Amino acid sequence: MAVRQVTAARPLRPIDVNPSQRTAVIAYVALGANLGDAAQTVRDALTALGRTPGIRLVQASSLYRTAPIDSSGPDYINAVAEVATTLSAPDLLTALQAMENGAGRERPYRNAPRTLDLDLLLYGSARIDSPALTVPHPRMWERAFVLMPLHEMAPGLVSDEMLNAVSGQAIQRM
Ligand code: A4P
Ligand code: MG
Repeated sequence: MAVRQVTAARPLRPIDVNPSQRTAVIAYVALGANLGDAAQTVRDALTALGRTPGIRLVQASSLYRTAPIDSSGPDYINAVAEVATTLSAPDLLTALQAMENGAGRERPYRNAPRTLDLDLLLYGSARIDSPALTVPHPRMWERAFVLMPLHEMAPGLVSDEMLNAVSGQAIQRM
């Protein structure tokens, strides 16, 4: 049987990918708060994350009480969430920042105490270095408040050596 060759009459347009059809990527988000009812804020943020279009909450770590690192104010409450997302990494960051703003986040100076901080730690195996977004998060490997909750959920991502390197930082699982 003759095979009919189909030739495009004009150049094909790039496919406009609908975010809901994009393959989901596993990403890890760090949550931190040390103003107001920080534990409740972090719990609410976990719920809100899972309700955000394009984000599914796969699992959440325990909450941890941690001493401020390079920061001030009361102890922090920290946690890490594993999400499956069809959002691009920049769109995920925008969604996280909208949630921070919704929680009344103010930025008077760098590392100021905060009602809610949501950092994108990992986005699949992506390496991103743009002015607005660096992934993996550049300071995540120095911080017990990130590595311990991340290890709780995804032990394969955090080695014993990494945990030993931050063992001097005060952190308590709640
Ligand atoms: N940005 C670049 N890459 C990322 C990323 N992967 N995730 C940009 C999130 N944001 C990223 O962030 C400042 C800018 O970083 C944003 O405009 C974004 O485009 P921010 O949230 O406004 O400010 P920040 O949180 O003070 O900065 P940053 O760099 O996230 O601070 P750190 O280094 O994460 O430190 N101690 C305890 N115990 N627990 C804490 O949670 N957190 C900090 C924040 C310090 N000490 C702490 C804790
Ligand atoms: Mg932040």
